[in-house]
Amino acid sequence: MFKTYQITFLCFIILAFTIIIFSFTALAQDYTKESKEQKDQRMKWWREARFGLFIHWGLYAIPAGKWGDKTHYGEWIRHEAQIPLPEYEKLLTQFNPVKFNAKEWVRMAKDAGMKYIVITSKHHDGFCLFDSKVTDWDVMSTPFQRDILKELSDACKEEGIKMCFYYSIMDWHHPDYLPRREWEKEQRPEGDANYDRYIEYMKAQLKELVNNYGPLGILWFDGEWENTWTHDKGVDMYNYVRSLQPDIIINNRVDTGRSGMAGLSTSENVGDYGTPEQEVPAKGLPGVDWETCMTMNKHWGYNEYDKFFKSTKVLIQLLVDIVSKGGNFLLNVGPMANGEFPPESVERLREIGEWMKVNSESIYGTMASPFDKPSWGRYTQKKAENGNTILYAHVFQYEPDGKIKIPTDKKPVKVWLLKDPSKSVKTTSKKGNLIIHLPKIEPDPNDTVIGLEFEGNL
Ligand code: H79
Repeated sequence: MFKTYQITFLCFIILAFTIIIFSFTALAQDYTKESKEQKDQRMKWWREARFGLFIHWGLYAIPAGKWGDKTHYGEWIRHEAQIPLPEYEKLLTQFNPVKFNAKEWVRMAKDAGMKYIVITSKHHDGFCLFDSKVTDWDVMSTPFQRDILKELSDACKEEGIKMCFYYSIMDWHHPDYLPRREWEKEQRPEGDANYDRYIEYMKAQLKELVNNYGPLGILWFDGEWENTWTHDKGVDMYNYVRSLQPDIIINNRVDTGRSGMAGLSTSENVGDYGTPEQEVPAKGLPGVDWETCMTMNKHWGYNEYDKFFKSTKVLIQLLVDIVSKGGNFLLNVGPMANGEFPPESVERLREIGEWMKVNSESIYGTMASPFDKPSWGRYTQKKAENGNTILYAHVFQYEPDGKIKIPTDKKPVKVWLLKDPSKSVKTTSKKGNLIIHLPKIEPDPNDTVIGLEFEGNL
């Protein structure tokens, strides 16, 4: 018979083995091999959201675009103005955004109809907007000494907005990051810089971000184009971040396959979606997830001289254009050094929100339209719960005869004006087309939306 101590010993061995095997399979898990159903499930909220807020904020908000006699800089100021590190580091003592109010920021995004916020946890200058235990180059070393990302992620949780973090792979501050800028090779010799140690630093920070501020919606990588970053490192990082939070979404800039600013990758590359930057693809891309990120004026980071803001109308029509092609819109704000959004951005967010309050059902959960782009505007569509198809006609321009033509011989079971569903909208048919007689109302200068419900598919 076994003695008690033998049984205890046996149990211990079995337990130890189980733990070893479990941790081994957890480490070895390849998250890039999930099924289509698993990916669909993970991407569900993102595909429905369609509209998010990008925030570029950091030490570069203090010079506000100006260095010496030039005023065209933004978040790239250290690189472009070739500011030596000791001088740039002085900004740390000046960062004190006393007007920062996380709840107000989240409220502004939510009122604009945005469903997620992506903020720069660390941009190329390496400065961290969160309390990182692995560096002093962070917000806790500034006079402000408040964990900005903690306050924001708490506010996002309260308001039901997905908190997401931008994280730059390129880092102009960390001693182990390589390569050095050409112009600072003498001031900052590479010495015994060790890129593998830099990757450990990234991983430690990403763990802090997911564990202390999560669950997160997205990790939005950037700065992946220098030759020290490779496809294999990208795959490893993708799996690492997924292992921290399996349902997290990761953009394609974690890998090296991005086609420049057009932003899309091939299927050999990892990353859950493509990231066109400052541009919108000409056509929808069936089966491909993508998100256009764009500035409201010409800079990502705050530049007090840049007053070239797109109008609210342009921004709304960009959102509709992107959504009509099956993409998401990530619209940027570069907050000022005092912690407030620039007034021009506040105004545009508010006006977009006014339009969204009336028309957001033609944005959320919609897909690319089945028809070619019409001369008068755009289409979006979605499936109703009863299996019917709802088509939204986004009328950017009222035609002189007050009619628009939709290329279908199907008759809608319901037609309505989103702005005023009590107004009746007349439809007729002509040569296989459906003709909509636009109601005689004052058109919305941004986009007047007509909903049409059809039985089954279009
Ligand atoms: O964070 C904002 C910008 O600071 C950052 N991305 C947005 C979201 C940005 N970094 N660089 N750029 C924008 C422009 C740089 C483009 C280039 Fe390249 C890098 C040209 C060559 C290397 C990317 C990679 C485009 C082509 C290859």
